[in-house]
Parts: sequence; structure tokens; C-alpha cells
Amino acid sequence: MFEHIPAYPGDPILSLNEDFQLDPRPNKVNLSIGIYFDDAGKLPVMDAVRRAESALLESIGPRSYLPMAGLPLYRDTAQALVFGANSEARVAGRIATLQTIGGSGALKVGADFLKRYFPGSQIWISEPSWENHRVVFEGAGLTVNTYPYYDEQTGGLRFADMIETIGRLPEKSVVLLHACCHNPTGVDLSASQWAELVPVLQRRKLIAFVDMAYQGFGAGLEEDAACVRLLTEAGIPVIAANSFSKNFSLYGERVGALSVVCQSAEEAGRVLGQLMSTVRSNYSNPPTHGARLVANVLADASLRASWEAELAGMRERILAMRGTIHTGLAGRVDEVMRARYIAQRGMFTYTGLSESQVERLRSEYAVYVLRSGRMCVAGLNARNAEYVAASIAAVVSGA
Ligand code: KET
Repeated sequence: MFEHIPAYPGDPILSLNEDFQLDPRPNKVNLSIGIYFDDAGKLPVMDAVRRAESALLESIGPRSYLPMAGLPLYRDTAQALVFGANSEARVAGRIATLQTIGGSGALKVGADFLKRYFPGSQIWISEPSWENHRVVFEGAGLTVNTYPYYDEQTGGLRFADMIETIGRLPEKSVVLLHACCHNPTGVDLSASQWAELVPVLQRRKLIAFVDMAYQGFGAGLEEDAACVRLLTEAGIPVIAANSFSKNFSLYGERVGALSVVCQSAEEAGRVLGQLMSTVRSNYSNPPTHGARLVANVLADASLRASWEAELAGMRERILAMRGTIHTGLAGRVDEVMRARYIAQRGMFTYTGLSESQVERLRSEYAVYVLRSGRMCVAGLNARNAEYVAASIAAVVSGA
């Protein structure tokens, strides 16, 4: 019966991460998946999360189903974090926010919603983008196109080309934007570039679908969400997917949220209802545990302060590692290639390494980066940075 089922070629990120786990070499370095490791190379359990979890353990209660839209306190605190506690749209009750299975689940619920209610719309993602964007949106039946984004020559942004392409899109097209810490390039729009993009989206009557998986890893929690707030205040129809996988180090708990900014509270009620119907037809309702942890941290002043401080420390460690690898590569690779490590922001740097160099890094040095050349700099630490720099130098020189 199943003879015709073809083999799954695997996923460029998750399958590589699984290969890494199976690699027996003791000197292996995982710079593939977007996971933050601490300076000891360990996946941290954040102190605020540990405290919230201990408190939960003390008060184990009944485990009913959550509502289709998720835990109410979670929805409220997540919305406040994304849009700002005093956001006009939020206070007016015109943002529909629901709990999702990670940021990926938010993208999928949003994609299903678009396919159903904007059947004539297509989506445009950056070239390049997170590999799974195309997979999720095509999986929901949308046609996925790209707009110019990364400039391979300079390691920067092709902003003029990006604006030009977006400025020609048909009405009601969907533009997927990374709020901060662009995956995979580490290149973001500046504040003035976001301001320039706004009138283009308005003039063309476009929908902004913002993916924010790295809030707090760029410049700070507020700064990283500034574009979401700018677009919302400008009256652009915003759909925002956010994830707590990285900034709470809760990857496997699958905690995310989807928000749709509407024109009125009444409209938001109808939109939320349809999002709930998508959830019901897919997985019925979301899981409780991760959402309780996040909500309890965000709603408690002391836990929240602790979380914010620890997140700031993670952000600073990433910056320090960027400096370390940049120094380590001095005189070993050309300056254009080297400059990217400190010019780009967030978890990733687009190294400019070729596929064959990436392959040599893995096979000869046990250093894992994605085939695209994307490196997760959050996997570097004081012990492996020099080894990684030397390995890169060796494959670049062809030694
Ligand atoms: N959006 C972006 C831009 C993103 O990088 C990720 C995860 C997600 C959404 C998904 O978040 P989650 O809450 O885990 O569903 N990216 C890393 C892991 C992965 O590919 O799944 C990565 O790029 O390595």
C-alpha cells in the first residue's frame, strides 16, 4: 500500500542538527540550528523559568483542555510584549492574539487564514529567508515569491531593489518581514528604512506579515519590536507571528503566538473566531505547560526583571562572540568576509562560505554550519571560537 511513498530528503536545518547529534567526534561544534548555547556550550534553563516552573510544581492543578485560543493570561502578556503594553490598538481591543505551537505554528495558522480569506493573494518573502517560510506557506497552498534582500557583494541590504519590488505588488499581496535578527543573513532594516517602507505598503494596500522569532536578541526587547509598532500605528494590516523558543530558551515546549491587528474590536472578535476554527480543525487546542511558564514570568515583576536581565546577558554574549571570531579571522580571510561577523546582528551570520567549503568544515573539522553558509554565532564560546576560526581559515585557503 505504501510502496509509492518517496523518501523524505530531510530538512536543511533540523536534519543537519540530527546528524550533529550522531557525530561521535569529541571536538564537534554545532553552529547549524538557531539555538542559543551558553559559554559552557550548554542549552541554558533561564533562572526565571526555573523559578516559575518550581512554583508550578508546588501547585499542580487539574489539567483540562485550554480554550482553542489558548491561555488568557498568556495571550495578554504575549500581546503586550509584542505591541507594547500601552499600544493604542491593544487598548482599543482590536488585536486578535492567540496562543500557537511555537512561531512555526503561528506562521501556519496565519497562512491558513490568508489562504481562506485572501484566496487571490500571494506572498513575498525575502531572498534569502528562513528555509521553512517557503515550506509553511506553500504547504498552506499559497504561491510564494521573493523580493530582493541580501547583497552578496557587500554583505548588506539591497534596500532600493526591495522597495522597488514591493512597490509594484498587486493590492492585498502579503509581504513577509523579519522584525529583527534576519534569518539567515543577520541583516536588518534600519529605523529610517522601516519608515521608508511604510508608505509603500500603504500605497500598494499590502498586508505585512511580521515574523519575530528573536525579540530581545537584536538591540533589546522594545527596540526589536519597534517595526511592529510602527506598522501598527501607521494603520497597515499587520499579522505578527512571535516565538518564545529562543528568548525563553523553551524550544521544545512550543510556545508562540499569532496576532492580527484589526480596525475595530468587533472585527478582531470575528478574526479571532476564524483563527480558533483553524486551530480546532488542525490540533484542537494548544498545550498548557510552556504557556503557563511564559505568562507567569511576564506577569510577575520580579521574575520578569530576572528574565530580562538574563536575556540581555545572552544578547551581549553573542556580540562578544562576534568580536572574538572577527579577531580570530584577522589575516586569515579577506576583509569583506570578515566584516560580516561584526556588521550582522542576532543569532546568525551569513558567512559567504561556499557549499564545498561548508562540506569540508563538517567532514574534516566537525564544524557544522548550514549548506547556505549560515552560521549560528550563538553556538560559539571561549573554548571553540579559535578552533572554528582556524577551521574556516583552512577551508577558505584551500589548505
Ligand atoms: N521564524 C524564524 C525566522 C525562525 O528562525 C524560526 C526558527 C521560527 C520562526 C520557528 O520558531 P519556533 O518557535 O521554533 O517554531 N528557526 C530555527 C529553528 C528551525 O529551523 O526550526 C533555525 O532557523 O535554526
